[in-house]
Amino acid sequence: MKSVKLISILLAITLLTSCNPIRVPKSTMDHQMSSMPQNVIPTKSEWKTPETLKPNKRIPISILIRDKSNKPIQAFETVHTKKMHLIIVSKDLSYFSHLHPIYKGNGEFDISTAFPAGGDYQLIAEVTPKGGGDNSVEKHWLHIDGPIPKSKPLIPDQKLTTMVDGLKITLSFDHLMAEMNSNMTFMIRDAKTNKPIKNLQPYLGALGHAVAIKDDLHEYLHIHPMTTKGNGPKVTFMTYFPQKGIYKIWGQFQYQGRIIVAPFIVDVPKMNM
Ligand SMILES: [Cu+2]
Repeated sequence: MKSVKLISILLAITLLTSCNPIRVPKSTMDHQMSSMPQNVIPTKSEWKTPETLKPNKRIPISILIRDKSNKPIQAFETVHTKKMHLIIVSKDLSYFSHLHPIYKGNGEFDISTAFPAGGDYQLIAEVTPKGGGDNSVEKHWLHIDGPIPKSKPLIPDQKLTTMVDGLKITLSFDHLMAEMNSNMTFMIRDAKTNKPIKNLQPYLGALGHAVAIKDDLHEYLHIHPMTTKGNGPKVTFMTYFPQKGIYKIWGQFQYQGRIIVAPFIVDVPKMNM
């Protein structure tokens, strides 16, 4: 009886497929659009999770990356020290996690992670098949059973300064507008002394990482700093918001061995014609 039960559980493992949305740059005139995807190899993905998904319990997730003809992709580039970067956000963007699934071979990546509460989560996997320029982005929704906490409204920050883990982090833009390049700068100070931090550590092969997701979860940006020199206190990212609207931005830095996550909510205005 036990083995019958086990087989039925195995059969019950969900198998879902999604296609890779390819974003095409609206303008190819500007070669400075570092955050616009270029030469993206089309991919498909298959996500496997157990059938019952409960919060606060480690959930095994398997992600299979296939090519256009459904063959598992065998070789991936190592980008920022990893073959896959996986971002997990709750639907209201209040929860954020950045993980690195392990490559098992034959196109398959595995990870296990716990979700903080019931509700819907978007999982965003980034891979670069060998020979690709920019990474392919694969998105997948996962529903976690259990009571769903009231969603937190995304209200743009009045002041772009936040205190995180003993640091005071201020975000600024030279020109915040959709459909054009903008330099986004994180200024990092000690929260107590206000002294600029000059000894940030490289995190995953860069001085920092930034992720921006639009409130409807349709736009996703993963940006790396323009500066490769120095260790702070300023980290600048060239950013291109493809659409106007409210975005949540997470800056990630490493300081004294700790990963610092600084969240901000900004309202990106539309481009003046
Ligand atoms: Cu990563």
